[in-house]
Amino acid sequence: MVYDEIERASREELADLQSDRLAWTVKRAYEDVPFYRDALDDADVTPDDIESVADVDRLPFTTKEDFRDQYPDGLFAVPRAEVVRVHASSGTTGTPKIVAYTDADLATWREVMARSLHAAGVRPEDTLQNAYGYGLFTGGLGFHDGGEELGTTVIPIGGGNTDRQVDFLADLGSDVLACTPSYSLYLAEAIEARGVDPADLDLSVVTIGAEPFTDPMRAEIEAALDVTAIDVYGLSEIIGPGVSIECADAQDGLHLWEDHFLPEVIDPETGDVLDEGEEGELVLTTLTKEALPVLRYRTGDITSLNYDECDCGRTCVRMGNVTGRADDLLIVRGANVYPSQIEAVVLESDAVAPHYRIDLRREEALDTMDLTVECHDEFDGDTEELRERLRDRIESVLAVSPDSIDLVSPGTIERTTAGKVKRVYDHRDDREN
Ligand code: DLL
Repeated sequence: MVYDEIERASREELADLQSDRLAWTVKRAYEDVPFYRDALDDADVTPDDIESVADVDRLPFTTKEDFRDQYPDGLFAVPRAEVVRVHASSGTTGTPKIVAYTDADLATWREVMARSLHAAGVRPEDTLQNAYGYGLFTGGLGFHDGGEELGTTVIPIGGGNTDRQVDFLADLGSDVLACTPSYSLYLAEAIEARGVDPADLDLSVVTIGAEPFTDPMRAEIEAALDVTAIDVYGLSEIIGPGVSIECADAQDGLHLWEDHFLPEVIDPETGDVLDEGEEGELVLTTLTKEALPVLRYRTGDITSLNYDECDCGRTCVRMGNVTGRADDLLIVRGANVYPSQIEAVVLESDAVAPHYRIDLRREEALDTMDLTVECHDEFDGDTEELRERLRDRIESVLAVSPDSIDLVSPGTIERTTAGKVKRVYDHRDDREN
């Protein structure tokens, strides 16, 4: 069952719709955003050149730097009187990216979020405990509005407030929890500490997003909360959460709402468009946004696309789980390391809890990598043997092994109770402490 018939439109029908909407978007961007007029002029493209969706690769890319350079509102395509809301995404460094919505944009967002929640198995009779942060972050209000649009009971508890979260899960019988993967683990610990058995709660689904996570991490969350964990993806620059989500039926890739967002995957080095199935950087073009049309936005997120029809009957493209971003890449003594590779290897072991941190330092021009990992509370084996096992596994997967592996007792590593988790601390260049 789909929320909106467009979810199972034929590929031809979708392409026609996308072509019309792309032409509309490019025309608006050209006429109403000086930044895009210049970029299109530089690329020698006029709106009339964009006749179909196949012409998208003629358009120039938009980057995070463009958002920052155009701070605060240089990318807005409507007068301020038509903007009814702004959000901001801070990122880790520098100037925030300000994003804007007209009334119609908010309606679109509500619709794609309602569709997303429905695909995740949420129904009007359910209660949605929304533990994403409210405010400038798009997570809180995105889930809030989508939940109301679908007709669920929304509990706008927001991030943190963990004792109250546990009370409400039990007392209000929340069926669905929306929060980051790291917070879902923290909540699971708080539930256990209160002596509550997750199996006694009504909770059956957690929609996790806003942070990368690996499959072993998802398995930890599902076991700890006795739920199905559904991956939900989105980003402020495009709309917020609601760009794509897994369906509860198949859980085989994230359905990307192509009537509103046009995806491509490119080689991050060359910018060339890659074929279906090839892994690269996700690029998104908005097709209906009024206040902030975005052409070929380089998300930095690594994924691939699959155009086969899903077992659930939806025809829109599916993207793979994003386990990291192109700029997560750590270069340690010349070797490439993605934190997600370390996460996946470490969490293979039952002796290890899903909490770890990676510290990078530079000592006399040489990089060092220290890994701190928490043991599971039931672990009572030989730590020296566990350390060696972890080291062997990491060595077999990565071209470099940690200089030290510190096994610490449960609860030692600081938990993230608000915002996005940070697991990598790069002390080289003294950029961070
Ligand atoms: O994180 C929007 C969101 C809120 C998505 C709630 C899902 C749930 P930003 O703060 O702008 O927006 O951050 C966007 O977060 O480019 C990815 O790098 C990362 N991200 C978002 N969802 C996922 C996910 C929100 N499911 C950035 N898996 C994106 C991996 C994700 N990374």
